[in-house]
Amino acid sequence: MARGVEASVVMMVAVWWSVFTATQAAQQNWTLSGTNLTAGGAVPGGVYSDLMTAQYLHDGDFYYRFNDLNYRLVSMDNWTYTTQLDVDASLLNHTRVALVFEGLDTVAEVAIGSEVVGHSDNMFVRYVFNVKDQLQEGNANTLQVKFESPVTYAAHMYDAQAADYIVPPKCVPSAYQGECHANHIRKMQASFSWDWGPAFPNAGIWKDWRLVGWNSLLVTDIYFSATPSSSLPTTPDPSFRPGWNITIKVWCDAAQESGEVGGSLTISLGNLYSLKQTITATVENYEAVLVSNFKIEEDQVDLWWPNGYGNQPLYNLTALWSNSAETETSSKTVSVGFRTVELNQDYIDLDNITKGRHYRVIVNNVTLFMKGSNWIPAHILPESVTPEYTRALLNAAAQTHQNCIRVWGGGIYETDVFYQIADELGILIWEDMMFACSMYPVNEDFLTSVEAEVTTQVRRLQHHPSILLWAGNNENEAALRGNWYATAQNFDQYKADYITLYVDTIRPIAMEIDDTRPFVVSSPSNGIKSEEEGYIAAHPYDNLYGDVHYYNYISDAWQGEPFPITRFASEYGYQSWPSFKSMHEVTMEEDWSSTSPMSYHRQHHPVGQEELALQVGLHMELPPQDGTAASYQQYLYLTQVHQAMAVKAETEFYRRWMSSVTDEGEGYTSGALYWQLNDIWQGASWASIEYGGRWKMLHYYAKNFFAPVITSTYMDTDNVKVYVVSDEIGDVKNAKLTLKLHRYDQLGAVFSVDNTLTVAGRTASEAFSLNLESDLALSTHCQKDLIDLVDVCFLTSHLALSDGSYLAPDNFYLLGKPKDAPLPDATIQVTSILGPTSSGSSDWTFTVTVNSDAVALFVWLETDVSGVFSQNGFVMTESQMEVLFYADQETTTGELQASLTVMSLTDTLSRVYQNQQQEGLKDSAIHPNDIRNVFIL
Ligand code: BMA
Repeated sequence: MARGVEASVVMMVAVWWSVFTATQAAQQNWTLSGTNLTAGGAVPGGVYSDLMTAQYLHDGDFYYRFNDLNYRLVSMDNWTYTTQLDVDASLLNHTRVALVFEGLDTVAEVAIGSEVVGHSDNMFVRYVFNVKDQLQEGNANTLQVKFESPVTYAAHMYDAQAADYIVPPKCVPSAYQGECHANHIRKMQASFSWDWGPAFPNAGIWKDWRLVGWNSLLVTDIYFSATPSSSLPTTPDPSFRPGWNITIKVWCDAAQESGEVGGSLTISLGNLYSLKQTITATVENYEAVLVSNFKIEEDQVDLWWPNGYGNQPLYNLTALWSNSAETETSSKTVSVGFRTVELNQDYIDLDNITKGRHYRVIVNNVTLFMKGSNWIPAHILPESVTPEYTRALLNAAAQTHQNCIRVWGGGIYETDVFYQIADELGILIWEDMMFACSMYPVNEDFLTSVEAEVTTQVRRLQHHPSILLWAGNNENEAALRGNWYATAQNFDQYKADYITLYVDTIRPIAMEIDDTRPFVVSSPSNGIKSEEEGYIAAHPYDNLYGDVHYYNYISDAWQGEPFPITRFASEYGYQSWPSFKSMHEVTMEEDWSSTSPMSYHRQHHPVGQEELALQVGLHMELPPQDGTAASYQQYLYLTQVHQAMAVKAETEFYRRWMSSVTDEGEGYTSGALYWQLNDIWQGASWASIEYGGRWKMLHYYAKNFFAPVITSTYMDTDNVKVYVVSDEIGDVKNAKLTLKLHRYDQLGAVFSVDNTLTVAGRTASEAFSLNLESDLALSTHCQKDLIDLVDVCFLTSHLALSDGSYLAPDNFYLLGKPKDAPLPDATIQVTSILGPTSSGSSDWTFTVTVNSDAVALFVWLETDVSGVFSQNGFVMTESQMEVLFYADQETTTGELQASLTVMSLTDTLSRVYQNQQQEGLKDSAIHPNDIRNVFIL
């Protein structure tokens, strides 16, 4: 250890910029020109944003109504970004002078003056173009980046490929309102449209760029591997702090094409380690990799844990290169964490291997249930996503106990800041490679481009402790086996192509660069079993192996448990619409109906509106869409209720299967990642958070169903089963579980049973099995007219510690369907708002008291003030509830009260709704959701 070196390291970092001459994006003026118009260009940025800024695209909000269609011509044009480079003589004196583009979207020719210096064809590749010979001293250097229309390029590539054989799909379904052939261009696949998002195929210099000159090496990326020197305990023990064997690799751009270059490498890791080593680097094809191995002694380092299991200590790792003469340095700092990850696929029963294999995540030698969701791009234009918005979304995931997010393969390899925030929050990232729901070409150019893409991305992201695994693609194994795109007739060709791309091209590169985490060929897949079956398994959705994506829009999701007992549910979900507040921003009055052309336009899932109506109608009464904002808002609300209830049921189902297994081997479910966390725009989707950050009812429900300990009730014919599921490491003794029976027509409970139990850590166990009649006496407690007993009553469950404090959030289970229940006409009022006070969640925390004169289902609070409630969409069984509101910024009770509304399922019942219409409560304008006013008594 050479701690003394640290001081000089700091100084050397500080002089970095004085050594190189660099032209930074922020200082540079760019012009954007298309066939017919010219505008200012923002770099990093994109054409759509520039045209918005220049007011060429001026139809209200970017996502307003049919703008996706109206603005489509932009993507059909070719666009050129132009700037003048002012070049200093000293820059040209360097051995190598290059333009470095961290990202070009997508197909472009880069020229200085009339000389072409490079080409790009992949949004995910970092390009380094030599320009020394093309630049002149002074400002007479015109740099042009000429983008070809991504839509026409993809069509040409498709045609060229089709001359041999078609690589499908030929196009997205018409309901997507999108563009065809995204699979023929290495660009965000969803930018051509998806079943939750619009088509805005962008173009532009979407990441940083710079002009740089250097003589030796330029540090680009850092690899970090830490292996504990003794095995970690299977039960976390903070006092166990092993030593670590560390390997660092520093990838560098070299000034020379090949040969050797001498200098030194200084590695410093927090205050744990710092050493300067003399190094002779071997350069090949303008690249060098510097390697350093060292040990960290015991008791120096705290483990990095996923959210919910401990802290996320991060250590700064700096690699600093200096040439031999110490006249040139280059450095990079990343933050790293100490943890191990494993995707365990052991047989679940060595005596009977037909029962299949586990698919479980082991972090720091501890098996953890993965709770989380799937991430899609936060905006169709990457330049529109701020670090603050990214943080807000990931925070919302962490606040709802999520410890794993899958970055889905149809979007982008996310920004550095995304993974940095995930590192800080302890959210493990299941990282797909960006290939989704398609077959892909495997011609030489395409593969060469993919090689560069995987190299760029795995090198860039490898050091993040949050990244759990790499997955080759989204659903392409299942698509091929399932003949989604009519590939069956030429199956062997597509299978061979599949293996060429994912197994022979992507996997070896990813694994060569990153040997620290698993690589799975597809997501979902049967894992090892898929590989044994030649990568295209006979049944890719086999419950006994790997992960499963499961969607079912026909069955009753609230009851009846139509879900697969999978090892790992990496996608499942149900649609809903965003709130009226969100829809209002991009619609006009004539759009406010579930059957309006606008609603169909924004429902990209084929037959989605009908499926949604069916699903909502299974349990609730669909309001007639009579053109009023009130009935439209009720429809939006009901879709959110349906989604929240369905995903709650499905997630609880997966959690209940965490520690048991059927005789056939189904069970040991070890992950539940619902589809999808965030939205790309305001439209029908599976998201739990609306575009802009507003929580849907599902997100509030996720806070409960992902809690570390939950109770979960379901019906098994005439028996009610109550499970207690714990993700806690240890057991909790003397917990008291209470199950209460309630009637819809009276507040309070009519019957209850309780049980004192030990809640076993990392276990799901049945705590009650109660017969509806003999144990809960439904015919005694739930008689009303000729109504079915199960429609008169419902259940709530409560789990408390011996001191009375909550161990699990209160839960509820509806025995029947609300549409068949004698729901009372609850009048719900907010009776007081107190605050603000400071809480762990917000400096402006308000206590909102809600009163009801009757039982109310799915009580829903809304406000224009930015922030979240402590709970929402809840069931009221008592006359009063206190809910906290955590504002994002300074606000007052007055401001909160001014826009606070409350409604419940009662408000959507036709008898209530019609009464409101007769009483003249018909709302029309901006705020139709004042269905229940807020009274401050
Ligand atoms: C899965 C995903 C996405 C899609 C979602 C909902 O297939 O991988 O492609 O958006 O289902 O249909």
